[in-house]
Amino acid sequence: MKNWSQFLMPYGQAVDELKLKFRALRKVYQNQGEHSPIEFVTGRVKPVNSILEKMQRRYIREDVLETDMQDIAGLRIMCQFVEDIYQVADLIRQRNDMTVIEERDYVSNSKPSGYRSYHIVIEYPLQLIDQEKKVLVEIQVRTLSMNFWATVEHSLNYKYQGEFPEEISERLKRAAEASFMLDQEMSEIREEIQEAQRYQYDQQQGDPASLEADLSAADTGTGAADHAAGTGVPASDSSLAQSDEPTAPQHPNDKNGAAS
Ligand code: 0O2
Ligand code: 0O2
Repeated sequence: MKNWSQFLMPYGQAVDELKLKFRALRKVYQNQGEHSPIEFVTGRVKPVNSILEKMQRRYIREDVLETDMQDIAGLRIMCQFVEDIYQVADLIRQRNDMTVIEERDYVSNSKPSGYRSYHIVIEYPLQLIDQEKKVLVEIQVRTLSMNFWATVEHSLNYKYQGEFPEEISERLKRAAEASFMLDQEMSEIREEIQEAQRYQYDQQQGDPASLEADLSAADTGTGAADHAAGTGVPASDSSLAQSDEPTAPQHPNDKNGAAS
């Protein structure tokens, strides 16, 4: 039988370091008065009973646990908008203190359950006393809406062990569709929301010059947000201002019948 606390110690260290690093990134955006693609970050080491259950379910032997169970250390990054998810994925790919091993896009390919999230498995080097140790960490990147759905579904799953009564199953599928629609609506008005956030930041900073600029932009409909969008189109015309966005989410019905 494994000495679990010793085995899990590096995973705990990896989770703590990564939470700190991604939370620091959010601070950098905030200090610059920019929209942060990271809303908040949570993390956990998988409890021993969950590890044992998954070993049984997936036929994973103890001696290959480190390589074959990718989510012993898990990080969750919550975002406001679907577009932020892909920005966070880019940020992770660009970093030189971690290496991306695998990516699973359940955002544009939702799971049959209706589950959506972007999963990135990284290899993270830990500096121990006299050596470096690389551990795998699974990072789940999702919107607040996806997180809400997944959290509720996860709790229900715990109760029903995956055997949902028909009615609950149907409701979950409808809720998944509603969550998808919410993300889509929020993406449509993203520029407006971000302009409001910049305005709030300026107010908190008490910067009269930028406040004035924001107010006159709001009056004339030609401001920083329009330039940021690079369209010259008033930010209120969100459908046009958003037209060159790269990552429009797909409807769950398009893939895997999540809301069928
Ligand atoms: P703050 O100032 O409350 O945001 P720790 O590692 O000790 O910092 P812990 O206790 O391990 O954090 O908890 P976990 O599960 O890793 O992360 C919880 C963090 O997520 C807390 O932040 C919560 O505030 C934050 N959180 C949870 N739900 C939401 C949400 O809906 N919106 C936002 N913005 N944050 C949320 P902190 O670090 O305690 O700081
Ligand atoms: P936890 O810590 O309880 O969340 P598997 O783990 O065998 O299902 P795989 O291939 O190892 O699958 O990884 P996958 O499917 O990319 O990601 C597994 C994790 O994604 C799960 O971890 C969940 O956190 C989340 N997930 C995947 N599908 C669903 C779903 O339908 N509903 C919800 N709520 N979450 C899902 P665990 O193992 O459940 O651990």
